[in-house]
Amino acid sequence: MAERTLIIVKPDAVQRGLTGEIIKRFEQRGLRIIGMKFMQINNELAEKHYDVHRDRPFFTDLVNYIVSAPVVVIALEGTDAIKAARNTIGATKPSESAAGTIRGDYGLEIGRNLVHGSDSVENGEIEVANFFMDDELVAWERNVDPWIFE
Ligand code: IDP
Ligand code: MG
Repeated sequence: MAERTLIIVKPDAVQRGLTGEIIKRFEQRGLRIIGMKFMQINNELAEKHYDVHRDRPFFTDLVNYIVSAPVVVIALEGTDAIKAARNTIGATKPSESAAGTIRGDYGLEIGRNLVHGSDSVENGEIEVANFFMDDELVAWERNVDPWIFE
């Protein structure tokens, strides 16, 4: 089933020059980019995005981290996009992420885990809408789509 997921290339990944490497992995997986922008997230948007974690002890650190420097936000579409993207990203704790995943290849600590990916179909829709206006999303088809989607 075609789904949408919001990916954030987090500040540590941008600072480390890993933006292209990370985008490449989602592109090569076959997921279709329908929106992308370089931005610095403000506190209001960060708190909205991470609202489910509001009561967790790491909430303040998490918000401070995500607003600390620019990020690249990407809306992706494709079959089982949520699960596929999360598998490409790897487990939340990089030290436990499988080799071959983004976090497993580039990360060590949970507070510097490089990438965000939506965790459910519902949250994918909500998060894409939080970060992109309708006219910032592009509906398009790739000539290669029949070789990726059955
Ligand atoms: P996810 O990014 O793999 O979906 P979540 O549980 O949704 O993981 O947590 C959101 C983000 O909060 C994580 O990516 C990580 O940056 C941070 N985080 C999660 N758990 C902890 C923790 O126990 N300590 C510090 N930061 C955490
Ligand atoms: Mg999450």
